[in-house]
This record gives sequence, C-alpha cells and structure tokens, in this order.
Amino acid sequence: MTMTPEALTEALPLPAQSVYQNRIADYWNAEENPVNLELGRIDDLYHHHYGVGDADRSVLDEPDPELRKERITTELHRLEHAQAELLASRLGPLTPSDRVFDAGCGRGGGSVTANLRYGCHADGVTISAKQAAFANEQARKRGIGDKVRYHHRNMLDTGLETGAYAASWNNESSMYVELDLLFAEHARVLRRGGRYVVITGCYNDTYGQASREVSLINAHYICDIHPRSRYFRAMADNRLVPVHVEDLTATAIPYWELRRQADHLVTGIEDTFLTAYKNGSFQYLMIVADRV
Ligand code: SAH
Ligand code: GPP
Ligand code: MG
Repeated sequence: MTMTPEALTEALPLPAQSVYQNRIADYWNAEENPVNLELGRIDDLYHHHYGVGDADRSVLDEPDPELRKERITTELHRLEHAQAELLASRLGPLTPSDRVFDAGCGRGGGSVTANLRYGCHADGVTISAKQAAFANEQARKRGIGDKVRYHHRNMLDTGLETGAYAASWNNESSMYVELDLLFAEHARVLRRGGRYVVITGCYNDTYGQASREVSLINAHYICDIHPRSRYFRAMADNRLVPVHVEDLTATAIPYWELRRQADHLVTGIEDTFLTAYKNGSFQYLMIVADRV
C-alpha cells in the first residue's frame, strides 16, 4: 500500500526522540547486569560507571569461594564509588539550597552521592523510564525524595529551569549525544559561575582515529565515543571554560584488572578496555569547567 505524505505523518507519531535514542532507552530499560545490580545492593548506591584507584588484589586469594565472590564484588564497588566521590568533590563548594543537574543519571547513585556530600537538591535525567522509576524509589526509601528527583527525559532538552543550577555533570553519559547540543543545554541550565564536570572515555587524537577497541566498545554499549579534541571545542563554543583536566587512564586500569578476574560479574568487555587503555587509543578523562 502506498501512503500519501499526510497519511505517513499520521501513521508515524512525531518522535520526541530519535530512533537512536529509542534504542538507547531500550538498552537501559532491559539492563540487569550483575556487575551493576550486585554492587549497588551493597549500600543501595547504584552506579553505571567504572572504578578508579588502587585495587586490593588480596581479595582474589580468599580461599572460601562464596566469600571470595563477595569480597571481589565489594572491592569493585568501593572503586566505583571512589570515582563518584572524585566527581562530586569537584562540584563544590555547594550549599543545601543549591541545585545540581545529573545528566544521564542511570540508576541514580551520582545524585545521591552529591546530596550526601552537600545536602543539595538534585535533578537526575535519564532516557530510560525504568531507571528513573528505580532511582526515585531509592531516593524515597532513603528519605531524600523531596530533594533528589529523577526524570524520564532527554538530557539535550530537559525542560529544567534556565540559570537555576549551581553545578551539573555527565558521568559516562556524554558518548550518547552530540556534544554541541549537550553543552548548550548545560550552559542554559547553569548559572553564571556554575560548575560543570564530565568524566568520560574518549579516543585519543594522537592515535589517529577510533581504534578497533574503541569501535568494539561503541558496539557493546551502542554509543559513539568522541575524540578528546571535540570536548574542548564544544565547551569553548558553549560558555564552558575548563579549569582542571585530569587524565584518569592509569588510575582506571586496576579496576579492569580486578574485574576481568571476577568470573561471577564479567560481561566480556573487560579485555577490550584494558587493550584500549594500554595501546594508547583510548583515555579516561575528567574535565572540570566553569560556566561563564
Ligand atoms: N551517570 C550515571 C549513568 C551512566 S550510564 C552513573 O554514573 O552511574 C549512561 C546513562 O546515560 C544511562 O542512564 C542512559 O539512560 C543515559 N542516557 C543516554 N542518552 C541519554 C539522553 N539522550 N538523555 C538522557 N539520558 C541519556
Ligand atoms: C558504564 O555503564 C558504561 C557506559 C555508560 C557507556 C560507555 C562508557 C565509556 C567510558 C565508553 P555500566 O556500569 O552499565 O557498564 P557495565 O555493565 O559494563 O558495568
Ligand atoms: Mg557497571
């Protein structure tokens, strides 16, 4: 059957988000990896990012098999939470009346971490309805539901109040979007002098273009890892002026070395990350910027 252009427009509901973004929402609505849920259950801080810092590898020598699993899980969670604290430490100083925006908030651990540290209000935004509902339930159970709220929205078009936010961030969520659109939205919601932080995996311009490993990571998560250079260009174009840049690559490796040994948690992407970091094609980067 052929359709007139009018009929086609009728048949296809106007997309609130792109086909790609629908696909991303499907991924996160279905995601139930033990490496995320079992770590989060430890203290109800659910993170979807990797860990930083030295790992206590003695957990691998634990003779009791069940206890060994538990100790590895706890150690990986400690490293992931250290990453969340590293990011949160760069948001401040903040007061309890300040508002922060968590762009691509996952199951909500980052906003809770910021609230615990500063007592601030937080708005988390995720494209997954399931994640937003899960995170709101967690905040309610913690008794911080009045200050920490999660929204099922597109971080490129949040509907959040203009100029109302003291700080905002992307923790491993910027590789899902065009950076110009993303930073325009951060610049809009941040007040003048507000703080923006991103922790991300980026490909290394000095390597050339995206390596095989970077492409495998893209395929695994359905994302589009940007080159390092693109972050600085897009920030400069959107009133975000870097004040601190830190290459976290070396500090990210112990987490992956431990995770690859965690038979009860591996997802299969561990060796690809290690190769990508070690061959210099991929970097784990933190950029802290001021909104001018
Ligand atoms: N920042 C969180 C989660 C990172 S996982 C943490 O550190 O734990 C990546 C997140 O980005 C997922 O929650 C996914 O839903 C979100 N995301 C991807 N594209 C998005 C978009 N266009 N708008 C809002 N969220 C998006
Ligand atoms: C972390 O999520 C991964 C991403 C948000 C996407 C890719 C990140 C890069 C730095 C390239 P996760 O915790 O859900 O992943 P996993 O299930 O592998 O632990
Ligand atoms: Mg994870």
